[in-house]
Amino acid sequence: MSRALTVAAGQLGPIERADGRPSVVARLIALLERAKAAGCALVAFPEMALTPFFPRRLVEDDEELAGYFESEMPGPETRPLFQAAADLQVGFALGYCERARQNGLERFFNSAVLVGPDGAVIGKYRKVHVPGTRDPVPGLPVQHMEPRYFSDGDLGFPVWPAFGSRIGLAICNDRRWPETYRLLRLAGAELLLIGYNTPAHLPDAPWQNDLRGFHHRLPMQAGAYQNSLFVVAAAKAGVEEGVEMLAESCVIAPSGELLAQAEGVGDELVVARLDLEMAERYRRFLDLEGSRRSEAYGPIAAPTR
Ligand code: ING
Repeated sequence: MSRALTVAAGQLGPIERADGRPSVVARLIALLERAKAAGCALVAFPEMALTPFFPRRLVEDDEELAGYFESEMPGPETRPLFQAAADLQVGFALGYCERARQNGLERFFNSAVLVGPDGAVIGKYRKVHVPGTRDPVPGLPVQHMEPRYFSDGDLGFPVWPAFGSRIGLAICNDRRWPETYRLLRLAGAELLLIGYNTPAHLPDAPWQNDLRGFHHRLPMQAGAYQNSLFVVAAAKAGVEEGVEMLAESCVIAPSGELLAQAEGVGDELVVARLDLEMAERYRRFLDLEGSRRSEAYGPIAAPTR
């Protein structure tokens, strides 16, 4: 038996501060149209796909900061993207900065929505692993201050039945940690869509510069194999606000193999035809729900230092 699903990573080139929502939304719609022509049912867009990755700097102007956040999804400026999805019958996942109201308090999350081929929101995920520091690290030319701007996600790792599969979302740094894949798989996921903004170089760890692409793929290929998942990973790429970003969007099979990879560093569709039954075959072969949760582990020890 085979269950075919053609998907794509919708890689984006840089988004500059002066680019308004309408120009970004037009780029996203152009990718959806190309996805339709390529026979895709679903496109994964990057983390923070509507704005520059501003947490690399201090945003001291409240109005500028407010301009990066969405208080509804879709909102007036993003609605054309949702309409295009419905017209084309192509779904998508979209990363964005969420402004939420909880018990009368404003909260801010690094979020993503999954949208069906009818243009309706299926579900929302809020980034769990929010990396970096609250305050600038002295001497660092490029900062990473996500905790300054975002709370940790409070929705866990939800999984939705959609597109003839079971789909989960993760955002950038989430892809480096085994719990992401494990929790999603135990909740039934077989397809994981990940958006990211990853600097191509680390100013504080230049000894890792040659390994950036490897350290991007290694946990995703391992996570895919160990949990029998397909992974679609979509970059914000190119030089954004003077910072070079890792491109290398890709699609990975439950075998751990790379099925497709981006060639450039701009807006690009990375298409792969998945046989979802492969996730089922590997799941059964690896006996994921059985031998991988052994009582023979014994009690989990307290950390030794
Ligand atoms: N980006 C980074 C990533 O994991 C990060 C996080 C922080 C990388 C600090 C390097 C240094 O690729 C996001 N957006 O999570």
